[in-house]
Amino acid sequence: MNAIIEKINQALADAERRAGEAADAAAVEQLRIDYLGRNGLFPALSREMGQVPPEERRETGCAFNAGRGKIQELIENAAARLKAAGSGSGDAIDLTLPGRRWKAGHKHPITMLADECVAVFRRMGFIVAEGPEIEDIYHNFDALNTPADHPSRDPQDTFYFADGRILRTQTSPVQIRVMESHQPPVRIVAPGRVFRRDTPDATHGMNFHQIEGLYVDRGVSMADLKSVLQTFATEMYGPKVKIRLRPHFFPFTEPSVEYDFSCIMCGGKGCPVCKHSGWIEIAGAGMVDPAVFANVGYDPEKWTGFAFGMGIERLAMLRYRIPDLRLLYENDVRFLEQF
Ligand code: 2U9
Repeated sequence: MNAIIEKINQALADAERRAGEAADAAAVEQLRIDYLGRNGLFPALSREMGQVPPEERRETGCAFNAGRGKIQELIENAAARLKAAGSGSGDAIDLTLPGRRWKAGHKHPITMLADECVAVFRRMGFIVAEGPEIEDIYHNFDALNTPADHPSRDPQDTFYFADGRILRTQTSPVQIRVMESHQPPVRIVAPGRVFRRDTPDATHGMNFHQIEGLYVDRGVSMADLKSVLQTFATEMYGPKVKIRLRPHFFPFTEPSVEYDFSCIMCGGKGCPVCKHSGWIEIAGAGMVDPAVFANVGYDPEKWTGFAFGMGIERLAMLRYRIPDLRLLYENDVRFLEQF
């Protein structure tokens, strides 16, 4: 074996090791330069071939060609291996690029608003109470002192099941059930879905969400109601929001009021949202009617209480400036992503 064949064998052993170890495209390119490049080993050996004695030329030439072919193959295989692993020269992953952000879902705006309301009332000492969405007429209407001929009971307005039960039209039956099973003091809020047989439009749906509150103790007065409602307004919409109570009528409260916020959009100056009145109607409220206390076995001489109720969709529409309630239920991700 002459010196050239020895160099070829040595080069093959080295190149095989280096090809196996090559971790990037630059290492593979260096391999090519060292062995096959213009100043590399094989062109140099080719120039030495002239000095090989004639009787060894054939063997040396064969070893040269086989060696050069093998090294070419090692280089190609190493490049292919790197490419398959994703770090080949052209398509190398750039590890310095920022990662792709996963799109995490989030709560529905109605849930966000309901949670926010609950948090405000919890800070004032209320706890959350829940109850069934399918109710009986007693808990939804009778116990709440709603007259037998009240229009809200009409099948035009309320969803009736064949067995006489209904989809609750308000969350008030939750408070009735709590009072039936607990003695005062009671301080609860009842958030939840309610159902009314309305023709859907921009401000009405067939179901919506309410949060109602009930506070029963000795000596509870209208002043307590007013302070809770004012605190709620301030916590939800900031210190500048004023409240106003207007006399009203509900079967379950006496006296009853409707409760307005000074307009959140214009600060009370008048704008299209408040129909230029400076006030926005938010809720109904009042002192619990003694007849309701009698229905749950509370002594009206001993206990007084206030109750209030409001629509969460309305609060969400004001908070997020949503012009049409139906947007909240279409589940169009382009809409929901904004919150
Ligand atoms: C009990 C006693 C009284 C809850 C009340 C209102 C007034 C009221 C409406 C506001 C907008 C419903 O979502 S809305 O359409 N609610 O005006 N709700 S007082 O009164 C109760 C509840 C439970 C035992």
